[in-house]
Amino acid sequence: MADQNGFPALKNDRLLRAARGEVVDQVPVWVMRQAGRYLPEFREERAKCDFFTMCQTPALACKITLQPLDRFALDAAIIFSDILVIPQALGMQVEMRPGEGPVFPSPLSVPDDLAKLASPGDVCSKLQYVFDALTLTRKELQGKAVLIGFSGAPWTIMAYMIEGKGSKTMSNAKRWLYRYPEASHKLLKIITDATVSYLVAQVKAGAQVLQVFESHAEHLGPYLFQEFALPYLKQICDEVKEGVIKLGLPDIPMIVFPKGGHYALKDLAALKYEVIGIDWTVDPFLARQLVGPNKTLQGNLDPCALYADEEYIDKAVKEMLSKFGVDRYIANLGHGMYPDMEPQHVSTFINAVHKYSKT
Ligand code: 1CP
Repeated sequence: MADQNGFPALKNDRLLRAARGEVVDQVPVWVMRQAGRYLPEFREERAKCDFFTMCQTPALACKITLQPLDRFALDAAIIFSDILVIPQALGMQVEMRPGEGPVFPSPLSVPDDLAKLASPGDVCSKLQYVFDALTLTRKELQGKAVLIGFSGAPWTIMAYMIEGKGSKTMSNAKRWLYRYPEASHKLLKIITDATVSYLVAQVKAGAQVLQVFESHAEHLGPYLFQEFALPYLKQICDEVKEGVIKLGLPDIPMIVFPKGGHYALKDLAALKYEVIGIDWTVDPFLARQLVGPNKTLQGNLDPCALYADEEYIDKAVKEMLSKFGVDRYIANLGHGMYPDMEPQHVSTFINAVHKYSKT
């Protein structure tokens, strides 16, 4: 049976129900970085191929997206791609160096460099491979789990475009915020406009949920966040929802994940995102108090708890569930897993969520 868009009918809608605040039979669960380096079947493919070539090959991206679902009872698949495809589509070169991570050989250095960027209106024509991967994966999933599309949030993307790689302090990118506030806003606007059309096109291609990763919220603090992150996160949510409705597609839940952004939870709760992801440093009771009863929370076991033995993981999940409750909740880790974690421990985490949350 197909749905009205020709995709296989959804047999597991737990995550959608939880996002909308509806009753679920079990708490839905997925894991940030569930597809990737901790899986031997991923490493086997990666040894044969450059990272971005993998992302650009829909059949391969689909295969890798589905690898963790073959092993675990996950309620969602997240499309195999990276947040840095947006800077690439804006004309910047990004290399993925084994052991080092992403590197931009020519990062943005001064405001005049903005002139070198492509128009945000052109990004979707360069990202057709992501849309093709989503459409293929949605079909291959056979409705067993929902398909999550994603992007980076504007500040997080800006930080990589200026730093040129990961950074402990983000001091080059923050220097722009203090020294060149006008150019910073110009850049954030370019990224925001590109991201809005990219996310709407992901929904058109088959994404059923969208997550926006503000992975570097911790570097901003409340004042910089108010000025340089919040307005753009708002614009993305408002305009993506508007764009989806304009295309005649059903409204889809959106998740915002402000890593290290505990100070922003109350402000984020005023936006239209249905789900707010919290990292492991935030107490679930405090998060609930800050966001109120009408948002779904997602998170937040310390990823490093997966290094513990299975008995400990099982107990930690039970405790996590007792704090979040079973309503308006999506279980996850408080950030992504690491490459040296054991697949068996991921399985323990996922099974414990289902076991302890059956209603
Ligand atoms: O299951 C999945 O999550 C796979 C799909 C996925 C996603 C959602 C990948 C594949 N990357 C991302 C998002 C992403 N990429 C984020 C947001 C989530 C987060 O905070 O972790 C960020 C910050 C990036 C940037 C990035 N890409 C980094 C971090 C760099 C740093 O030091 O700041 C790294 C190491 C990557 C590489 C990457 N992305 C994905 C994979 C499988 C890998 C490893 C690449 C390899 O095999 O060499």
